[in-house]
Amino acid sequence: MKGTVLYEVQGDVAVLTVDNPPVNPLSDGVRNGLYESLQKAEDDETIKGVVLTGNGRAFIAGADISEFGGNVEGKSLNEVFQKLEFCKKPVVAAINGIALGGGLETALCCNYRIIDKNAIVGLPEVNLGLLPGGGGTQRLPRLTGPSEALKMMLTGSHVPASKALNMGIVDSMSDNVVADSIEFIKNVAEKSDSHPKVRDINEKMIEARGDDKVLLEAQAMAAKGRKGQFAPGQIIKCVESAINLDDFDEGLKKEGEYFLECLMHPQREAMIHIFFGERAASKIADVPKETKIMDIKKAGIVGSGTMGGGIAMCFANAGIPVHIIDQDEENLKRGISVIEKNYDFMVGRGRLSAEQKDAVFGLVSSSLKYEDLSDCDIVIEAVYENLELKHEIFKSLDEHVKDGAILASNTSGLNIDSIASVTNRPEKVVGTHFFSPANIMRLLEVVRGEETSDETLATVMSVGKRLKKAAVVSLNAPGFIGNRMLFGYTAQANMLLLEGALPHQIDQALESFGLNMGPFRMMDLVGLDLGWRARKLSGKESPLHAKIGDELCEQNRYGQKNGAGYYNYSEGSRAPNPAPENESTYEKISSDNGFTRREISDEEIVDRCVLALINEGADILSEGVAQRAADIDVVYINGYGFPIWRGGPMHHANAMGLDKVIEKLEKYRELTGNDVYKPSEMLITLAKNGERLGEAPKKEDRKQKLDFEMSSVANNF
Ligand code: 3H9
Repeated sequence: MKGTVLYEVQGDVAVLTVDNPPVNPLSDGVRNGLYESLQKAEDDETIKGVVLTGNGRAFIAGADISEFGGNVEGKSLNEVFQKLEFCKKPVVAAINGIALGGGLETALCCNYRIIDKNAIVGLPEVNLGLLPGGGGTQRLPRLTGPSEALKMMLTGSHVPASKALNMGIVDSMSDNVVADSIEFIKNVAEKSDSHPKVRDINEKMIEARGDDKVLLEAQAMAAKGRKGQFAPGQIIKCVESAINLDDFDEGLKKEGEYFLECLMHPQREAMIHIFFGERAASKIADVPKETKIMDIKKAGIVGSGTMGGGIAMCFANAGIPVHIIDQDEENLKRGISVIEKNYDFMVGRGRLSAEQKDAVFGLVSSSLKYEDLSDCDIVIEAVYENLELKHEIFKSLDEHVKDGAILASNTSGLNIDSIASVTNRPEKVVGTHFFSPANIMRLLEVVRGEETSDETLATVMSVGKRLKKAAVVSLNAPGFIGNRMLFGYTAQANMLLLEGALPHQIDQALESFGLNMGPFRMMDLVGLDLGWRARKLSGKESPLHAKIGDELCEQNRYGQKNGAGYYNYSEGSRAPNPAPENESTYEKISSDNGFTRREISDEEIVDRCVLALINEGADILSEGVAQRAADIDVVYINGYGFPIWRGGPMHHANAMGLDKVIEKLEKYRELTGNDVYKPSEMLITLAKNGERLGEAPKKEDRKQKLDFEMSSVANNF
């Protein structure tokens, strides 16, 4: 059994400490331990009250997520919660640290709650495709009112101690939570035999009855922020029951039914796959766990453009001082003022106080000289994609930045080994591919060069965690993980356009599937001219899939930047409007290239684009460019808007069944004659053995890496 509960008597108080490192989830051993400890305290006549707390940095981080979908042993959570709520001795939750999900629900079953001033609470089950199934949907609204409770449950946000106190979730805040809780429970036990239970507090429920406004607002919030997800609607139904049912236990019963529906829903498995996938991504198979991690006290950035500024904000937000250099004074001034404006915007939105802004912006310094980066522990180059320029910069960095510091390039596709080769410290050179806007997007591809040392890699992964990024390791290979997949996907979207579908139909089909943004809206946003210019420069003929985009560029239609691309845009707006004037171009280019335009179903659109992702992903895995299928999913969800509730393209393939994936690939290969749909050998082997996409093969069994030129993504569209 996993985890335990320590039982200690202090005077006439029993102190129960949940012990299940590192974050004390309610695993079977903890549930049994809690039940038995409560019984022991009840049976001991000398005990007047109980304090419940957690060991280490957490109170309780929730139910044990690894148990969902499997056989659960020991006492059920409901049995434990019933025992706690009806304990014959008064119980106070001494919330010493993280109290999330079932952890907060545990505290809500106690008579009293005292919180450490640095602790946090929250009900983040929605992020796992679940709802708070331990009474949270019934108890939290009784304390905070339904509107605040719904906001907390639908966003899954972490609420700091002082706010939890203001919201009425806890009774008081403390600097010394366990000692204060012992003192407190002794006093109340002496004074009274009757102690409050959250289940009996009904005022806010009665007040909300007959008014649908709160529920309608919650539905609007879920539709906007959690499009396509199943759990939010279930959460709203639970709160509706809390409001409308007189009997608390009836509400609990409803919650149990709605919880079970979430538990059985495929979205739950998909979202939990990503929870563990993000954590697994930080573990690198051939880098020992005990590898030394360098102390990163100061960061440097080369380039004050959009990327450089965004990356600098990530460091400052994590409390790490950051120095930016640029070769041009005007650029630097502009870059720094953009950073300040971003922080001012956050202050305006109430996301940051004026003092917090001063503190965080105060961590950003700037100058024009490489010498000023000399004391940085890591420097990230963030200039435009040009290998010669990067060579120059890395030579200067190697000369001026202290020995042993990490030198990273924020390239989206250039060869890290080539960049490392101009330095005297190739083992300290690594790729850090941030996504734009870097201060918002969670994905960080960490590119491992041939000579990148274990220490460098482990340190950059730990920096990624400090910056709150979803960091994934990629080998140094063309397009790394994400852009290589994106290439195959957009190429297929373009082929569908050539064969007869229209941009808005393709976008709508993929957005209905769950993508944040369809491929043509995305290409208009990035700019069609980037690839077109690169192709012109190289003197090569446009590949088939790029012919329409290149012709639009010839007609001065570059995308959002000049108000016309696949769509038309009104001045100052990013909303796409249909562009019927493009249709004659589509028809001409289709016919010039031997295509008879045809009706294409939404099913074919989704299948072909998603299968292109899956097949390329399987190749990426079989070459060992990604360590595991889940890493590819983490990349595609956090960097490319793939719906989290489908678990990423690789999980989607596993859920569909690899046999089925191969059958569909063969079907579209026959229909289009396109080798993009030739099933990856890895898919064939796995399907034959009844296995799923999982770990990359061992080094010696890997497929040879594709031998094509490293290039920036700009050349791909
Ligand atoms: C729930 O409670 C349902 C109930 O309402 C009702 C049921 C009937 N279980 O993230 P970290 C592991 S649903 C199992 O790197 P941090 C994690 O995998 C649950 N394991 O640390 C990792 O393992 P490893 C609602 C868990 O400091 C290690 O702990 N609760 C759990 O960056 C360290 O984690 C949540 O959704 C768990 N509940 O962040 C909270 N939590 O070292 C989920 C963590 O082998 N957890 N682990 O890779 C979190 O959000 C973060 O882990 C937390 C710490 C903020 C707690």
